[in-house]
Amino acid sequence: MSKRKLSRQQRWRVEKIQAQRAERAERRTQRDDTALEAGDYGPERLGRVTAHFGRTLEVEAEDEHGDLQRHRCHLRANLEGLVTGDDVVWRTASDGSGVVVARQPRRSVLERPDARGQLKPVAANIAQILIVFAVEPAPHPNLIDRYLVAAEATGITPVLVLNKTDLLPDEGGELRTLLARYRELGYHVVSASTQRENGLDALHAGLTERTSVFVGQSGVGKSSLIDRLLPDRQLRVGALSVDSRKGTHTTTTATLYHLPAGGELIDSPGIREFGLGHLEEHEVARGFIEFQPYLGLCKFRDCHHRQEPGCALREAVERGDILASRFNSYRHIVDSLEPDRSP
Ligand SMILES: Nc1nc2c(ncn2[C@@H]2O[C@H](COP(=O)(O)OP(=O)(O)OP(=O)(O)O)[C@@H](O)[C@H]2O)c(=O)[nH]1
Ligand SMILES: [Mg+2]
Ligand SMILES: [Zn+2]
Repeated sequence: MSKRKLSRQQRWRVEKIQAQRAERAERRTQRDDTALEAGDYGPERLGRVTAHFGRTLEVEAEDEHGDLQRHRCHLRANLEGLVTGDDVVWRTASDGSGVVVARQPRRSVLERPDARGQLKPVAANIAQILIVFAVEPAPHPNLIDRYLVAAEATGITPVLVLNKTDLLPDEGGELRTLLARYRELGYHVVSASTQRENGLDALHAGLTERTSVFVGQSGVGKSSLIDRLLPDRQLRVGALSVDSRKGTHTTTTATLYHLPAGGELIDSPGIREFGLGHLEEHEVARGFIEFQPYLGLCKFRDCHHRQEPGCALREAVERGDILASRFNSYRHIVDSLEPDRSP
């Protein structure tokens, strides 16, 4: 069979599957509407999305005794883009399943661009983004800065977590020096190890009383950290799938867990990096927090901080007030933005 013929057939199959899917969603919506009108669903209740599987959500809500229960819910067709952490209004059916009828306003949302560059929400109503790095796999150059720029753009507080410190050489290693530099810039930096007694004490202290999302490259230990912080390991099984090539557990969906001491942790699938293509050059500059006092002080208002005379940023670098490594990292990121948007 020729390649072309096969692809036409494949295309036809994909279209057929999509049509069937749309038809099913349509039928389900009609069924929901009929059931909602007939009063087959219980009264409206508040809940929070704790996991997301395609068009099915897991919603957590208090039962009549005040205990938290999780319910499988589906979505009404007009409610797209719900994510883990969202506060929702939902109603139960007699079989215990439910339908989500509305989303509450978000206090914050972490978004990242998908493969086509479209911004997609990842998690909502979070207070801090834990950017997890590890001694192994070591972060590529600029990766920490890229994550920080992405985090600054969301307005949600970032925290740097260096995990697997049990693998660090005794003298400290380059990574420790690197993280000390971020601490000097004013970032909250925490070291952790799931392999050491009390290795998570410092991390734990910053997690109570708020919702934190763990992000970072695959394999840095996000799930392991959460696993060690939780007493009930059984909770975690549903969110992990075994990567048969590496024999490791890879997280496939963002899932919310409760810390016994209070606070919620959201595990998220590993990503190579947060794409920054949706940001403008000046937003990247704002993502370098130590640049902020100098922004707007350049001689030219539209200064690109390249060759322009009177560039306040470059002068700060020359005086040593801004680290050359950070400025180079900024240059690198700006140069990597879509070519049609950089001068
Ligand atoms: N030596 C050492 N290994 C660790 C530590 N934490 C996690 N690991 C190991 O690192 C590997 C990856 O851990 P995961 O928790 O699956 O990593 P992840 O970040 O959740 O990965 P994804 O779900 O793919 O994004 C596992 O083999 C863990 O046992 C640590 O503190 N020290
Ligand atoms: Mg994981
Ligand atoms: Zn400038």
